[in-house]
Amino acid sequence: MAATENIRINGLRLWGSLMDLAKIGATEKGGVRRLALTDLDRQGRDLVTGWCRDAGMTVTVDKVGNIFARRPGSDPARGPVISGSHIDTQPSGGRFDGNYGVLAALEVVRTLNDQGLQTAAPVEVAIWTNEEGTRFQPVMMGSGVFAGVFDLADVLARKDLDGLSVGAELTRIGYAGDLACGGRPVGAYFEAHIEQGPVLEDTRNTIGVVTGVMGLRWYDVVVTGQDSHAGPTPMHLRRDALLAAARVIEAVNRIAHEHAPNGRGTVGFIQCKPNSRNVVPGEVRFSVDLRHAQTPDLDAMEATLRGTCAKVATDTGVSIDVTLNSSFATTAFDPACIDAVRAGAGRLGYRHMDIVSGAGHDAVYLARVAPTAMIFVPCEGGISHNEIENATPEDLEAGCNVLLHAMLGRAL
Ligand code: HGY
Ligand code: MN
Ligand code: MN
Repeated sequence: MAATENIRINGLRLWGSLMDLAKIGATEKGGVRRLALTDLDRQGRDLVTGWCRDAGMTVTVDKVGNIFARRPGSDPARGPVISGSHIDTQPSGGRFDGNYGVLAALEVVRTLNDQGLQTAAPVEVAIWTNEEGTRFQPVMMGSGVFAGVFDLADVLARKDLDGLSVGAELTRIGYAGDLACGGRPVGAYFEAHIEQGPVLEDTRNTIGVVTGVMGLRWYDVVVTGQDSHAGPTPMHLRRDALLAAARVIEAVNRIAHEHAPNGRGTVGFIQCKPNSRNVVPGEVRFSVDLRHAQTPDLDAMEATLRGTCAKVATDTGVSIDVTLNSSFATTAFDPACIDAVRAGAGRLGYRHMDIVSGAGHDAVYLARVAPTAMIFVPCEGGISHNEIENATPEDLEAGCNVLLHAMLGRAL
């Protein structure tokens, strides 16, 4: 280990690759719009896999479009040390969410090449399909299929709002691979990511040693009332789906506050029909995102949500259907991998702290099939899922150095 102690990644090269990838789907405000399985996703995949091949790696694609770029080790029988993340983004996303984890993993390989260093275990860079769950659900789709959490056929049949399926879009962009999904040994998995919250910046820490991820539950809510004329229909005779939805949406916010400080409640997607200013809406569909670090709290939040929907339905004369769309329980990462991240940050002299992730990541599902941990770096103002998302080259370099040494600890 001593021989590798002083190896460092090339921060300028990492930053350059991040800025080059950010050009694909660049938005006017400096963000990125690169939705899963669109032509822009294809362009991003083509660019990064080209870089991986340039780095001497062999690239394979599995049946849900997950990409694995492999650098051989001296002992091919060992499970690979994998690092990666996602390159699909939110509709008004940023340059670093997911993209950083993929390119930090590539930078580790580029650095090993610079050093002429062969590891015993193979090293792989992974790009997971549709982590964001925006265009297609469930969230963290590709890693979930890899880990055996989601059924491949079910996922391939999932459709977006335009009726296009995951399977058809994978084929259309040329990433419907033939490799079976998962079911193979993984030595360890590490994922570098921006924190997407304000804690590291607020405490002046450079590295977040991520010990786990808080649980998440996504619901699809359908409110059915009756379209009616906004003029002749008296208020007490209406079955106003949007009024009912508004009461539930306010309750989602209240429920999260009642479970402070870890409770989270968000409604981010809504459709109103017929969406005409002089028609009382007859149907409203919206999403609910509940999160908490403790499962009993998440159970209580769900119970209150469902109870509130029942009461609002009675009070307003509508029907309200609540369906669980996707979920994952609060996840603890592997103690030895966490220690490797913490020790690496300490040896490299970076201020660091333990932190629980409020955001979901592919590492949640990799943790089910391999020893897993994550490395966070700060993002400006803690802002993410926003075009102004920003991070410094220095922090990104630091996180990648910690990733390098954590991976070496498992791969040499
Ligand atoms: O929703 C999440 O936490 C992640 O950004 N997909
Ligand atoms: Mn992400
Ligand atoms: Mn995200």
